[in-house]
Amino acid sequence: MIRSARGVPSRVVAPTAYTRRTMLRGSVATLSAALCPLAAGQTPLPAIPGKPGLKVLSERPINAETPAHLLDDAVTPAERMFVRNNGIPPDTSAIDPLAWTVELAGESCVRPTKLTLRELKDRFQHVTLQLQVECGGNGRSEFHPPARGNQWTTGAVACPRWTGVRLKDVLDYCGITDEAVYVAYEAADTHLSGDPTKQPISRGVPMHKALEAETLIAWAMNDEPLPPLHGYPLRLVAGGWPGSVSGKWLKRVLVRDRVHDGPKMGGQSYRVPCDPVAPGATVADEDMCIIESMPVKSLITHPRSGSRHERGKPIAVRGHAWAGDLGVASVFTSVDFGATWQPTDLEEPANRLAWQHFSTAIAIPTPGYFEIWARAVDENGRSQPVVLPGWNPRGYLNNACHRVALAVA
Ligand SMILES: Nc1nc2c(c(=O)[nH]1)N[C@H]1C(S)=C(S)[C@@H](COP(=O)(O)O)O[C@H]1N2
Ligand SMILES: [Mo]
Repeated sequence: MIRSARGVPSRVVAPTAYTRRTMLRGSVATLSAALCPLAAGQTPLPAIPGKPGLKVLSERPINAETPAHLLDDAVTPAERMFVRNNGIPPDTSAIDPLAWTVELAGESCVRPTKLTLRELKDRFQHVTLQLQVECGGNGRSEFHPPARGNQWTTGAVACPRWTGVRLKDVLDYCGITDEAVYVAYEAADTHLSGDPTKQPISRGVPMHKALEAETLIAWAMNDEPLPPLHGYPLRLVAGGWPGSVSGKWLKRVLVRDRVHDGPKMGGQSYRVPCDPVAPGATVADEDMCIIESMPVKSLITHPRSGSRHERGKPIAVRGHAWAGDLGVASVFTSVDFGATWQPTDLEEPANRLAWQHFSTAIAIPTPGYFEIWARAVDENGRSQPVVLPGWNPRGYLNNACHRVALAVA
């Protein structure tokens, strides 16, 4: 588990007071704009073809997040999955997917070899699982002082159904020595600098995560070949850990005899202070620890923030909750800024490491501005915090409660 900073009280974000004031001035549009990090008047970047409604955060590399109300599906469709790239995606438009090769190598692989996608499909048992992928930086935009990087709000999370083979079965085939510590990926995307000797990212997981029954080498998402932006024709999926371990455009699987040392494994990338630090602190690389299982979190996907409702009339509230390697035990909602909390109906996950759906109905008897907050608790009794959790230099692991704003008339 990570040793992330949880004990340090950090500043509460301002939108509550701000949106209340905005409400007095008027429209639902300004209300929703008030909860949106894009300042009014800012021109949005052009949309990604096939991804209507996603908000593009950067074009080079291409990164885009999904507004909460577009994540309402139980199983995330491809067109609503966020896009996160550290480099330039490879051009796979002309490849023969079945001839795509993945190399098994590394100090602790007994029989280094290459397998084609056809061989992967022929030799190993096929597995289909719904697995949750969340970027480690999801929620970064709320940190103060701000952290550089993509300013994700809540939309760098998805839970599609993946089909492939177990990484474990493939590792058994290559054979792993007693010295094996980590399993890493190398991929076909290229570095932003254009330098062909540099990789944009090459990360990995410790053996116990690599050998889990749910860690997959996948070629399909929701029964279709992986979309180009999501790793076509082959990727890793390790649910519940930062998305950065789920390598897209998979070319090599390395069984390492040490903690993997590829690009974005060290320094400040995907790492948080081992001991809590004060907001704004400078932290030496050697005091940073690798993020592993992600913390408990939830997202309200209905109603949409900024929507208008009739007083006294029941409003259907629903969303998803997830908790890294753990299950979610309960989800509560509050309509009084956390003064009181009501339990919701929480479903079992489709399988381990899938997100879980919650639903409830609320009726607000009086007119005015309201917020719905959701708070999930994991199976170990650990809750989402209401305010920002421990500040860290790169703005990872913000699992504060999600809030949507409502106008009741
Ligand atoms: N080859 C490669 N794999 C990668 C990345 C990348 O830049 N290159 N980004 C990682 C990160 S940081 C995340 S959050 C997920 C995002 O997956 P998605 O773009 O399919 O949503 O892919 C991961 N796998
Ligand atoms: Mo990520």
